[in-house]
Amino acid sequence: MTTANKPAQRRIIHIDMDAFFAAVEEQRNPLLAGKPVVIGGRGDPTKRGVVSTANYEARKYGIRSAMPMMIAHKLCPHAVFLPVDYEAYIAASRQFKSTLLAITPIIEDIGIDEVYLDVSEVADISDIIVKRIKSGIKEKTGLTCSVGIAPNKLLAKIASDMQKPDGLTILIEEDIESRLWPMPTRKLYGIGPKTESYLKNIGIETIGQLAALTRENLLEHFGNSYGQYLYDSARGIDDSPLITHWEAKSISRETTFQKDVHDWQAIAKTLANLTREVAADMRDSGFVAKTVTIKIRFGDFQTLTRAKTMVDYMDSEEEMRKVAFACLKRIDLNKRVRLIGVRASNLEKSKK
Ligand code: TTP
Ligand code: MG
Repeated sequence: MTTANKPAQRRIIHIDMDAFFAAVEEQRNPLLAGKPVVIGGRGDPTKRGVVSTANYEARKYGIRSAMPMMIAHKLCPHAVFLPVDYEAYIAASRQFKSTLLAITPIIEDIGIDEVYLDVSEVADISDIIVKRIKSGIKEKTGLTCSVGIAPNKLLAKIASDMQKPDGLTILIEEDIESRLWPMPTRKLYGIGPKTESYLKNIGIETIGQLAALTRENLLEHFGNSYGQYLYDSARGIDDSPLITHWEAKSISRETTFQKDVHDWQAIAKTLANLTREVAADMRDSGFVAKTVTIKIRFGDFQTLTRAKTMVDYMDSEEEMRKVAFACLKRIDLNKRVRLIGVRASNLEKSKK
């Protein structure tokens, strides 16, 4: 048997959300549908500041991340320009990531809109897993993502970028020569603008050309560690494991009011809604919790938290709401409230 000692192929998924900040804005404001949307700075294209992202409609005009807002405005004066609202994007980020626990707990959180999953041990075929991922995210957040599947992280990340938006790309070892090698070297994780221009100067533009260099040559030019990394990467080799520090330490939701509020009814209603959403997230991902924490941020940004830990695990919305309101009672609501948050922690996998 020639394959006896060959290690089992890993199956790694990289997920990257489509036009993330812009998509979150479109989701909460249906009037933006079909319009070019640019997110950046304070949302004023006549002021300094750069584009964080633009939706696909705005990209047709050549607008890109990191471009000055003023240039974006020249390229497409009728685009809708919006300020960056990190709180909203972080909330959406948590939300989409929480749906992935239904697929596997082996998740590496690498950025606001991207994660790796290791689905080597998941029995379903790749197409089915991806359908579950996409529909779970869509249902929970209304957003779309692009997915790459490959035997390692390096190739999975390249794959997720190959078809956007709402794409799925599978790369296998046999694709390396035909699909990886024609790409510019910059596509390899770890090759930044500096290395890219150094390589260009010595006539290396594609990953294939990089792969044609000898190992000795690379070690000599780039040192042992980075040289070896480039040698392996150009061949699609990457044994690095997932770093799974994210594993559901807590499940939370928060919301920022359009206008700061001081009406107790409005605060109570929001707290109850957030608690319902956290309880639903817990149910969906199969967790029970012992601790509920609430967070209140006032208009002047003073932020208070109150937590309560129970002896037994909670899994019902009603129990969690009682605890959340017990926490709210311990806060003096003497100023207008800007933001409310609810977090469940001390989690345990539900036995049900
Ligand atoms: P990306 O995933 O690079 O971009 P994107 O999600 O907007 O679009 P794509 O469909 O091509 O994936 O980055 C994720 C978010 O990070 C993006 O929505 C805004 C933010 N960002 C910046 O603020 N500045 C930047 O220069 C980039 C590249 C991203
Ligand atoms: Mg993205």
